[in-house]
Amino acid sequence: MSKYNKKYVAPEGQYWGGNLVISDTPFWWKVDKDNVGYMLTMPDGKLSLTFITGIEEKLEKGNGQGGTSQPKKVVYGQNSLVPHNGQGKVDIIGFGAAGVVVWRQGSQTSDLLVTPNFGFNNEAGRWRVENHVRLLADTTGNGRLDIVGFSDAGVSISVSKGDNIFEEPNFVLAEFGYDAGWRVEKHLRFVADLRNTGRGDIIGFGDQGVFVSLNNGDSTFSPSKLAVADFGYEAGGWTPDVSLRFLADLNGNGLLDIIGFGRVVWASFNNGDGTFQPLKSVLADFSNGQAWYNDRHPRFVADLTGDGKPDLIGMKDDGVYVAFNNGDGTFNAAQKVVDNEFCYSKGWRVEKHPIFIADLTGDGRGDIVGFYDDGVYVAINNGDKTFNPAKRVLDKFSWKENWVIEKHPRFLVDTTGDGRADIVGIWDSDVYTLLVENFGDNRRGWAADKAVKYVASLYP
Ligand SMILES: [Ca+2]
Ligand SMILES: [Ca+2]
Ligand SMILES: [Ca+2]
Ligand SMILES: [Ca+2]
Repeated sequence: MSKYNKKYVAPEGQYWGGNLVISDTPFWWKVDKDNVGYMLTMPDGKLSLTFITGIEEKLEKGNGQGGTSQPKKVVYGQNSLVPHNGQGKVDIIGFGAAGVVVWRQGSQTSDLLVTPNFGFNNEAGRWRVENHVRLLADTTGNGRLDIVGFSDAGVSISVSKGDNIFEEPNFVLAEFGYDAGWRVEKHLRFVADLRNTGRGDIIGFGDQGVFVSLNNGDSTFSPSKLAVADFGYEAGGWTPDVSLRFLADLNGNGLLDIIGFGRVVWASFNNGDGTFQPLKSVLADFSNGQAWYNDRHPRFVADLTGDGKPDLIGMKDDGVYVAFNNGDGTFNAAQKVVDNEFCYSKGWRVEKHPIFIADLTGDGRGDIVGFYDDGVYVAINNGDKTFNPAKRVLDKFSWKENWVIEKHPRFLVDTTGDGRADIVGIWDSDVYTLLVENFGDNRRGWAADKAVKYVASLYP
């Protein structure tokens, strides 16, 4: 580093020629391996640069199936049917009484009814929270999220044409619906890109196991096939009450795998063609067998190390534990990283205090965010497999201020484009931090037992 014209100047590093870094104040920097190269971060967060190296080329060459083999960072779970894709600009999508209403950040228009379908009212299709699943997913491969609904009869899709325009719903498959025996309280249904086609396939965790229906790429779907004879309500005894199931790219080959927290933690790796490998035990901890239970112990699949491969993190009775990914989708034994916070013995209750893993600092590593009685607590990930102690950072969004889980969904999403997650909460009347005067639980047609609300990015 040297001083030039009253500015501090430094080369970016001896192995990469070219750019200089300039600042008014002395600084040091940190170089981390990023997915596509190397990331240089200054400690005060004023500057971060990513250097793309030859690594990208290698990754982009991919697996010969038309996609790339970069890790898929997105994780689907029981509480994240529509994972936020982290683009920095968010939309609020509500499935309300009259249909689907969209509010777009930065748009001149206010909230807008984009289709009079997929809603509670009879004329909007008579959709029910307790019987049907409604979500958003890209089914066409253009990066725009389409509206997908699992009704009594099967699956309907309303394709996004961009600019708040959605096509009339198209009935695509007479499967995965209430009439075929699918139940919200027993089964899970997702639309996720299982083959790196860019288009979402349907994957359902039913009675007999995991069923997959492939997206044909022409707005039709193939009849479902049993992909795994486990992870099902009957096959293996999996229920949302007792167990947890996620879709995440565990081994970093760009294909979403299945991971389930049951008697042990089981994984089933994706072959890339809509089939999956037999179950493999990847960790003993975090499981029912080690006395982890859904009604006391939140557990998450999230990248804590910044290598793009998800790790496991959970809150047991006495603190927060993590199990790091070995790189191949198996996990190190759990170790405690935060003592006596975010946990049962400290008074945290899953029915009152939502907890999230979200990147608050922009370093690609998940931090812990919890909504407690008297406000929001965070524990920042140090990046070296340790966490800072928890501290209270905000007194809003809290139990004491009457935020309750059943009525007031909270989301950790980046609304400002700086890569750092912000808090969005939908309260009785309005959406907080985004200042949207709609979607609140007390507003007509938006009560939580009748409506579904997501924060996502509808457009690439
Ligand atoms: Ca994978
Ligand atoms: Ca990781
Ligand atoms: Ca972080
Ligand atoms: Ca932000």
